[in-house]
Amino acid sequence: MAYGGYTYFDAKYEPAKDDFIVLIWAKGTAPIEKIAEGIASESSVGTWTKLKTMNQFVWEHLRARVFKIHNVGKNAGFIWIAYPYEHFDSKNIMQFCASVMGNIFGLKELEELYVCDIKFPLKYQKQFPGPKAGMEGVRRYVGTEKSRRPHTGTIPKPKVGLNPKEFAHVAYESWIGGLDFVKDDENLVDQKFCPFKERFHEVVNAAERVEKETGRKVLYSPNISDRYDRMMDRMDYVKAHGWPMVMMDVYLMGFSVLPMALEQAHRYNLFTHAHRAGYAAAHRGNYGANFVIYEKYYRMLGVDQLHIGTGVGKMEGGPLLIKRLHQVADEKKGPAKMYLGMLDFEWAPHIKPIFSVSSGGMDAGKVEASVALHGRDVVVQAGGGIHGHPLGTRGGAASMRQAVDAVAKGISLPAYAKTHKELKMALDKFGYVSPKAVLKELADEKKNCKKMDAEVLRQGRGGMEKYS
Ligand code: CAP
Ligand code: MG
Repeated sequence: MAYGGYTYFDAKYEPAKDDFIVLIWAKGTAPIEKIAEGIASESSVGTWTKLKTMNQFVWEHLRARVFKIHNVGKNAGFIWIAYPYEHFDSKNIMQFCASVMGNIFGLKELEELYVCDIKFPLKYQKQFPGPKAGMEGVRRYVGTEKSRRPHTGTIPKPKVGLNPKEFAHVAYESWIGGLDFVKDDENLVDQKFCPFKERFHEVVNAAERVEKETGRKVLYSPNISDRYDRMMDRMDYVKAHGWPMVMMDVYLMGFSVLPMALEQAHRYNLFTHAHRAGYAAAHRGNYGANFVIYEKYYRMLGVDQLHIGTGVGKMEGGPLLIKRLHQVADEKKGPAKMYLGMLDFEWAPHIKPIFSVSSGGMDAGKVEASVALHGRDVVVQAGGGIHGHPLGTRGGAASMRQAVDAVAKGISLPAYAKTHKELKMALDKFGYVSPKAVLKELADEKKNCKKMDAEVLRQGRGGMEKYS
């Protein structure tokens, strides 16, 4: 079946080692074979009609090749497409996205289009720096490289509105209560009631006081997200005052600003905390792109900490999906998982692991379940779950830290709460989420993954719903 006069389907094609592989779910008003042709054409060298200007070089070396289609009914299915390395201006992420995740979303035959995953060849990964500090760098700073306990963090709440002194007081109370990390909220940058520089100084002073009083190293990530020039000014400012960390809303910044901002952070030896606000507009539903694709870019470009969901909190993301995002964040390779719409992955050896952040509706009572899912290499972070604690911020922070200490010692939260008042109060108020359900889901996945693959291949993208 052709589209625009050419046929891109080639069942015999075996992807080359430097090819990019893209897995897509599509559904529309034409047979899936035709839809696949349209997608391959529009995302590579073709258009709606045959071209007098087409030549052998373009066709042989630059076209996309659909090498597999799996029908789910007549007009829907999964499509695997390979793109040759030479197709791309490989230093330019926007050019890549304009091909692979660009015009195709507008093709009128399409009712659903979801870019499930992209496999980036090692050759492509080699040009990216990866994290400078990564998870291990942050651990070394805080002093947990041996204990390997989860880190704990918070976001002062209300999200916006506290003035610099109030904000810094909340930060102080959080650290004194036992947390490692305080961050600005995604929508707090430089509002009139809490100017960036004033807040920064107040919080850094509070951090220094905490370090003197406790002997512990604590972190704060001021949110510098803005127009590029203002971000750079803020980064200069943070660096000039000897502070080691910044935060960015990486998804909203986009791929034009992000690589430069991260390069500067690397030059300045600043840790970067990456918030992903906005990603879910693309990631959820049947029209868009899975967050795993962005996550891969963020790790290649070199953030140190990245929000990837909790699996048990207020935001989307079932345990199996979050587990996979965690693997992509800090493991070297992993197998394809059709039930999550994910291809196998392999990281170039120089790309360091990043610290996964489990956040969104967290509280002490969910720590055991979330750590059962993530493992101990995780930053468990809570806003409401700390500042909504009956004893306020200090008690809330203590409850989180006690929960983390309990899981690090392998003691269940209800048992630990018997001798830890703040944890007990958190469990009484927020409840206790046992890790049993998560552990069962992980064990079932191991046993049933072939069956789960088959089920999704039968049902299509809808079959993935229960994991997402
Ligand atoms: C959490 C949070 C984070 C979310 C983002 C919020 O606050 O500060 O931004 O974790 O979601 O504003 O919701 P709570 P994700 O602890 O009070 O829920 O981590 O999934 O990207
Ligand atoms: Mg937030």
